[in-house]
Amino acid sequence: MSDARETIAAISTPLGEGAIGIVRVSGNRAFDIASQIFRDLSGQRKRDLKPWGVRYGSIVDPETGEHIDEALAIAMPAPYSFTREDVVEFSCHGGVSVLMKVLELVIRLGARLAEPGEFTKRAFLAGRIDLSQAEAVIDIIRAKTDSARRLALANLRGDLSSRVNRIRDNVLTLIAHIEASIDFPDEAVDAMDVEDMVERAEEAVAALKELADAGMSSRVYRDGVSVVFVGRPNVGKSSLFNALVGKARAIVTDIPGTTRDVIDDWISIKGVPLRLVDTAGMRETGNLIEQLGVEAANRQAEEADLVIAVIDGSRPVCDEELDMLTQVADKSGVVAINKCDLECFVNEESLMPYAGDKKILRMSAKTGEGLRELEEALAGLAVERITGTSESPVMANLRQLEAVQNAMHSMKEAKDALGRGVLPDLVAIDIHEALFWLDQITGRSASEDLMDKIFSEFCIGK
Ligand SMILES: Nc1nc2c(ncn2[C@@H]2O[C@H](COP(=O)(O)OP(=O)(O)OP(=O)(O)O)[C@@H](O)[C@H]2O)c(=O)[nH]1
Ligand SMILES: [Mg+2]
Repeated sequence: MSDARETIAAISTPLGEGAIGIVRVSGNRAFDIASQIFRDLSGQRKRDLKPWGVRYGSIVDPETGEHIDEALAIAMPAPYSFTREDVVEFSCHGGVSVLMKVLELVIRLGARLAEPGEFTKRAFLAGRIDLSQAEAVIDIIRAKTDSARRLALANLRGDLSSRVNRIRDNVLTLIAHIEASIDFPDEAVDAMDVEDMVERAEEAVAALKELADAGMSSRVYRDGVSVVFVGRPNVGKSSLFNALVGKARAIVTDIPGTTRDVIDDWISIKGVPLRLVDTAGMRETGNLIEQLGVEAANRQAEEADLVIAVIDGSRPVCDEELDMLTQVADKSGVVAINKCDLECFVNEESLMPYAGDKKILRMSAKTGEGLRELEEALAGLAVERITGTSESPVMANLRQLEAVQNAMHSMKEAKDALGRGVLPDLVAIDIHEALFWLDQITGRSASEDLMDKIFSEFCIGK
């Protein structure tokens, strides 16, 4: 692992052209390095940093005297910074070469390039945030909708941690009771005590179950609901896809078999992110490339949360179309009879036996008719996936959910064992296991490997 005493630096804004770009420096040499390169506008005199203040000045190469940029510098002394170390941030002009040059200078003066997520890792190691809060930082950056951002922010403020810690306190009390009965076997545990313990274990199981549900329901906000267009070639899947995303993302032609790759884009309806996926038209084909496209389309349809099964309304329904509907009969979604601006050869009733629970809607990608109804139907289905599971969702990623499930499993075992009168030593093993899993969430018991894996998902500079 990298040495935490080293001073680290990175460009913390995306590389590209922007009004402002930030170079961040953290560690006990941060102020010293800054004082060597930060000058007044003439470049002659050192510009002293003001703790908690913003100073305007020039960044100058102390060896050559070359002016590199005009910048604002913010100094945040330890321990009141994100990393709890001395931190300086230079807000420069947002160009690649400016930022690279400033970073180069800072590194030449003794800082080292930060690893991905290293600033956040230092905040974690310094005890400023726990692991679930560190993970919330990634979630905030990746949030695609307002609801996802709000849930991620709640975690940064400790929502998940405090729920976990409340359960943990309960579990700790239980362990204390049990271990007391191991240490002082003479004062035999009476029936009342055991009942009390079983009750506590039950409470913990229920709280873990609630947390697991709350976490599951938030996955919709976090990962979105996937909606896959399926149908025969040329029915207008790509046209509808483009109409919903509001731009010409997919190529549309009158040649059947136009789309071959899987194309996706995000839209948001009622705060729920929907990942729309356009696919190749389903048909038997001798063309290898198209065939691969069709196979990918089948896979997407299988994995989708929702499907939009598109039928061309301007021609009579054929067997292949009915086969396609049968194939996705179990899926939630919508059957879209497209091209309703043309003379119609398809009636809803004939499709009903093949549609499953799906609503059958008429629409036209060309005129926009029926698109609002399609959006409303999708929003309703997406919201259905959220409600009914939990009233107070909490953002939880797969790792955290798995840990909650494992903790719940161990607590259940412990509860059953207590009820059966199993020896306290053995019950304690299960409860310690539950504790271990809870501590994986907050990072109390996280291994170095696990931390490295989590922080490697961050971008550099965060
Ligand atoms: N009149 C009319 N034409 C449409 C409508 N939607 C799509 N089309 C036309 O139908 C043809 C096929 O449209 P696409 O959107 O490429 O169809 P697709 O289902 O994606 O086709 P593949 O990618 O080949 O599977 C194009 O010529 C579109 O302009 C519609 O609502 N009305
Ligand atoms: Mg297409």
